[in-house]
Amino acid sequence: MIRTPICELFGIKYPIFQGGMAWVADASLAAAVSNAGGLGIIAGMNSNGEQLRAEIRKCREMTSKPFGVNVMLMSPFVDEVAHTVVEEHVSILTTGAGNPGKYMPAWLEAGIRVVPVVASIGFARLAEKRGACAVIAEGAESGGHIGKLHTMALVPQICDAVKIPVLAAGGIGDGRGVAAALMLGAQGVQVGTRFLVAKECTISQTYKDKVIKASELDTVVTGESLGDAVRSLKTPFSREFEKKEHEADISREELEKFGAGALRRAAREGDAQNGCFLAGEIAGLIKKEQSAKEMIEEIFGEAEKVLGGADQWVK
Ligand code: TUI
Repeated sequence: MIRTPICELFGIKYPIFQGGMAWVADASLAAAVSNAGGLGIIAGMNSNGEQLRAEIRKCREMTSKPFGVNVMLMSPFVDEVAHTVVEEHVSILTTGAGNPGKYMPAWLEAGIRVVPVVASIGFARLAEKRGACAVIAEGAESGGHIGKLHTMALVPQICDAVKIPVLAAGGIGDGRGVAAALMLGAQGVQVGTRFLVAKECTISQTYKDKVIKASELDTVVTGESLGDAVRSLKTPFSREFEKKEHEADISREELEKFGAGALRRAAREGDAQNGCFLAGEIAGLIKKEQSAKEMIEEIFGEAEKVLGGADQWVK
C-alpha cells in the first residue's frame, strides 16, 4: 500500500489527482476517479459559472468522496468560475496556466485548499507564500498548455524550493512513473493523458482511438511563438497551425481565431480534421481502455512492486 501525506491532506486512498482537462474532465470522469480512491477534478476551463455549478452538483450525486475543480486562469469565464466554486462550497481547487494570486484571499477565506500547477521555482515559492497547501510541478511532457522545464529536472528543484507537499505531473502514466515521481521527492502525482481512455471518460471515441494508436513520436508542441506552448497529437489541425504560426505576416488574432473551438471539436465532436487533440508524451504507452478503478489499482500495484524491488540496486 502506498500512502503519503497527500492522502491525509485530501482524504483520498491513493496519492493521485486526475488532471482537470478542458472539455474532457466532466462529472462522469471526476466521480469515477474519486470513487476509485483518487482525486477526481472537474475542468472549469470550458464552462461559465452556471455550467460549472451544474457539473459540480452532478458530481456530488455520483460520488460521496472528495473531488476538486480546476480553475484555468486563461479562461474567459475565470472570474465567474472563481466565484461559483466558493458559492458551491468546493473544498479543493487546482489552478493552471497562470497566477491565481488575485483569487487566493477569497478562496482561503472560504476554507478552500488550493493547489496551483507550477512550472517554475519562482512561481512555486510565490504560491506557497500566498497560502497554497500543495503544488503540482508539471513538466513539459504534459499535454495541453506547458512550461519550459521537464518533469525530471523540475520536480526535485521544486521539492527543494518549498516546504509544502509537491505532486509531480507530466509524463506519468503507469506505476514506474509514480515510483520515479516519489523518488524525485514528490508525495503524489497528477495524471491526465491516461485518463483520456478511461471508460467513464465521455470524450469522442475518435479521441480515445487516437491516444491508443499514438506512438512515442506522435505529439507536437505548437504556439511557442505566441508564448502559449501547447502539446497535442499530430493531426491535420496541428500541422496547419504549425504552418500558420511560422507565416511572417500572420497576426496573433488570426491564429487565435483559427484555434478557437478546436478543443471542443476534438473532445466532443471527434472531428479528426479540425479538432485539437491534447495529449502528453506518455500517450505512446497507453494501449487500452479501462475503468478508472482498474487504472488506479494497476498503477499503484506496479508502483509498489518497483519500489519494493528498488533495494536490489543498493549494495
Ligand atoms: O493549464 C494547463 N494545461 C492546459 S489548460 C488548457 S486549455 C487551453 N490551453 C491553451 C489554449 C487554449 C485553451 C489545456 N491545457 N496546465 C497547467 C499548467 N500551468 N502548465 C503550466 C502552467 C503554468 C505556467 C506558467 C502555471 C503558471 C505559470 O506562470 C504563472 C506566472 O504568472 O508566472
